[in-house]
Amino acid sequence: MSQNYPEVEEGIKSDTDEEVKEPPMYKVLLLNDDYTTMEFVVEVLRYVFQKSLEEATRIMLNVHRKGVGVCGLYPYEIAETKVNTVDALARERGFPLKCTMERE
Ligand code: TYC
Repeated sequence: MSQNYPEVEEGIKSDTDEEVKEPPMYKVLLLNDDYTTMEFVVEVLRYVFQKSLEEATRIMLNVHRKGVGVCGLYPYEIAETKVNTVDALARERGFPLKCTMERE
């Protein structure tokens, strides 16, 4: 990532010698519901958010118990793509699973 975007690397100065800011980060949140299966949520966390089976299970159970949980922290466009992918997969499988994003 920083290979392609050296200007966002911490500590590197721009041409004008001003410090360049990191991009704002967005939390991707998963919401609980009564109909989506635990298996599907774990599948989504593994496939879309690259979590291990253990981590995916932990996040899913946390959302199940608390109502909402963080799947990860990403720059705006990556977060948006993940939210859209979760929406599309859930719709395809007929689950009401909801995923949103929120600025850190
Ligand atoms: N509450 C769901 C059930 O008992 C499981 C679930 C977990 C659904 C997390 C959505 O984001 C979610 N089948």
